[in-house]
Amino acid sequence: MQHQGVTLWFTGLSGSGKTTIAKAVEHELKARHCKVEMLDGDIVRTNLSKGLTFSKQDRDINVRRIGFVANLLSRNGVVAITAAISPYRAIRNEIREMTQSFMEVYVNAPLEVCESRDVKGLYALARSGEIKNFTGIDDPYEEPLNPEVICYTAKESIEESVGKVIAELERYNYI
Ligand code: GGZ
Repeated sequence: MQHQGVTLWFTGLSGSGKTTIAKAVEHELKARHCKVEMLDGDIVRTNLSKGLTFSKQDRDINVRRIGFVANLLSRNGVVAITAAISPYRAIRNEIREMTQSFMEVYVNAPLEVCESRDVKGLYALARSGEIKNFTGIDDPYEEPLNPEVICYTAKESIEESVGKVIAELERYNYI
């Protein structure tokens, strides 16, 4: 049977583990022969959103573009996985409303944990003021109020987090 698609929207701070979990979910779905595409924040910003800054206005444009493309994919039967910080609740909810099927995954790790991971050294640059408007440091992150899934990546293994997302996709019959 052909499943209906869904926009699987990961949101969370830089370093929270969005990309890691999203990629692992993608891997699992491919193993199950699901149609899946991933729109990772980084990749989107080097292609679809090249040249955009991290001002609120540009983040909103970026996130709306991702939502637009994800909706095109998901309405054609694809599981469209997105992994951008998407810090503003109102824009995420706007995308939820305009998207046929939407599932929000809040990748929740305390700022201290994300900062201690500092994979790319960006938190250190933000703390020293070399990068401005860094989410969680001098720019807001608005937590989801009713996400379908919350992954606590400081406490759970990647497998546990992935398992939660897959279980929710199954529960809604998206896979
Ligand atoms: C947040 C920034 C910033 C600022 C550069 N604030 O850990 P990363 O490096 O790979 O993920 C972050 C990425 C965020 O881009 P998004 O498109 O996901 O953001 S948004 O949804 O808000 O549009 C980080 C890097 O870009 N980065 N400067 N100031 N993250």
